[in-house]
Amino acid sequence: MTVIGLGAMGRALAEAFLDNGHPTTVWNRTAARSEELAARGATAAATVAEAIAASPLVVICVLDHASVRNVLDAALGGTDVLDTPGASGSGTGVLAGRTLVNLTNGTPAQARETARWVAGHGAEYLDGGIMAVPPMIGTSGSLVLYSGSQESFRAHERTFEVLGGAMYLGVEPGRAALYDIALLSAMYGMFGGFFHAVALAGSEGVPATEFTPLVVSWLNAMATAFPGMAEAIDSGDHPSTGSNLRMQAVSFVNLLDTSRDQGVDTGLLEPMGALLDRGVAAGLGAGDVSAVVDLLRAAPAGDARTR
Ligand code: FVH
Repeated sequence: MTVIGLGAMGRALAEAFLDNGHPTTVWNRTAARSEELAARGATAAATVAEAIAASPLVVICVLDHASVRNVLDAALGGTDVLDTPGASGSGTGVLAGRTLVNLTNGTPAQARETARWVAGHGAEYLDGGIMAVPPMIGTSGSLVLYSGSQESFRAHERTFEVLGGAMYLGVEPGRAALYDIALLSAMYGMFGGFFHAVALAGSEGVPATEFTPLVVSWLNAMATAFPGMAEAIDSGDHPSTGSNLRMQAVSFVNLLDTSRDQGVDTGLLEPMGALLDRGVAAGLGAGDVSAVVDLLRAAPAGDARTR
């Protein structure tokens, strides 16, 4: 197989394939990054076209969508857009008959665009979302989401499993990116809550290390409410389970007031407070807080509150 892109994540992917006995060809824009892997048994390709030609299964994991297009255009168009002199190939047709697996973070629309482009070059396409950080690759804690060509996923499923769990989400190429971005949204919401909490506790000298175990157990306890909320969200029926939205909107004001009193920036919390208030104003106050999801869905595209 071939791995294109040897940043922190691409290196971890290539190492996992090598460690599991898969002959692996690697390529990176900055060629020096291939050397360490070559010393571990990888074949370092001189050009990206050569790297693609080396294997039926090609994994690309670079910074972003623009980098993917930069690399593929260079490989297939023979253009000179790569920064490394001589790195571009004249490989028109080199992708044909291969499977390209794009594990670069991107939007669903970008995944669909790349899928169309790859199909136009006669190749199969899988888009993926890596739900792991580099040291987790190859461990049981790692999960990679895939969508796109079902045939390719089934053909290479065992190979993908060397990276960790492999979950196939269907033929719609943007689906893995949608799940990836949605899960990252949950993660950043959690990070924001954690950062605000330790800033607040720290405003009276409580060390983050002392306070953090309480945050971890509190968030774990609260996460047990998610499946019940999910049922309410899917059904559209949000009966209160004892902590109705109106009560939460009132007590949320204390979060903002305490933050101001303690000299902690309220920027992370204000949008949540505003959303709770909108929920009450929309007549949802007697029900569960999960009802505010309907307000998020109703936000017009490009609404500043959703950006
Ligand atoms: N690392 C992580 O924790 C996360 C975990 C979840 C998945 N993400 C996504 O994985 C993609 C790669 O991330 P990374 O951590 O490997 O990123 P870097 O270490 O910064 O390496 C970037 C690689 O991209 C190459 N590159 C950048 N720009 C271009 C370009 N215009 N043309 C060709 N290649 C480009 C860069 O090459 P070089 O700088 O070494 O020459 C690296 O190989 C990413 O989508 C994460 O969101 C990681």
